[in-house]
Amino acid sequence: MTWDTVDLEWSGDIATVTVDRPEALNALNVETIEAMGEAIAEARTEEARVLVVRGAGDDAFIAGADIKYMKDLSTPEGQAWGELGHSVANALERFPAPTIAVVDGYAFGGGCEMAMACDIRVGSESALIGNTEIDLGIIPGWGGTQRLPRLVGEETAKRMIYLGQRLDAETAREEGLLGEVVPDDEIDDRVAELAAELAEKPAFALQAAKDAIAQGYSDIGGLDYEKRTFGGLFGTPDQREGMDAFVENREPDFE
Ligand code: CO8
Repeated sequence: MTWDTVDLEWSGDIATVTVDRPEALNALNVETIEAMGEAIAEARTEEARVLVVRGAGDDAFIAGADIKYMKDLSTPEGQAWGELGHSVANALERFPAPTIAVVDGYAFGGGCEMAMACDIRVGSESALIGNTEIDLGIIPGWGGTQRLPRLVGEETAKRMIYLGQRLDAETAREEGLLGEVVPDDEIDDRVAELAAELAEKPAFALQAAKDAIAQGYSDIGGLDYEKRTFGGLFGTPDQREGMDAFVENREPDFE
């Protein structure tokens, strides 16, 4: 299958899904996130031994969900949008082989959430990452309220989410949001090396390890709660103001 804004490429048993919308810093609109879900499903059907997720261009992994699309959504539409993002994040989290997010550039909001749904996050020195949704009058709605505290601890996650922090790569590594940080011009080689090493490991044992680790984090209730809460924020004055401000390139003035 082929898509306009997502590519699926293979190097042996290693599949790479690239979000390819650089003119919008790889922000995820409906078409792109649906394509991302289909590409992940195809990599699963073709039994990839490792799945790499990256963004096209030098500037961004994924700059988040598409604010221009989201800004006028009603509550039910916001709910459906949340479900769509959750389904793709869950497909990454439950992918039966190791997954690597290549966090090279911006990874905000839904971009940070897609990275957190991967097993391993490799960042470049110039990466900026965070669950920045609060400044748009919404909350992390694609799993961030559950996955961020798991990675960085509850108090740190609350600081990051409440303040909408945009972390530089080194801070993100210190806090546990990025597993490692490498110079910008070395990230592709490092990811290729890591993926090749993982592809040589015993696949069934890797899958069993991944499943066993996931059992300890059975947070389905939390993810469902987040989905319901997120949709309810669409149509509020603060959501409208936060997203209008982004589109109009000004600071938001919340009620
Ligand atoms: N959505 C839509 N368009 C975007 C986005 C985005 N998230 N990010 C960047 N773009 C667009 C810009 O509008 C611009 O387009 P144009 O050229 O047509 O004006 C283009 O990409 C380039 O962006 P900038 O000119 O702003 O580039 P800068 O280098 O000056 O700034 C930043 C880059 C810092 C990344 C800046 O673009 C920015 O702050 N973007 C928004 C980041 C953000 O807040 N992301 C979180 C979005 S909310 C979210 O992801 C919610 C997820 C959960 C959803 C759950 C739904 C139920």
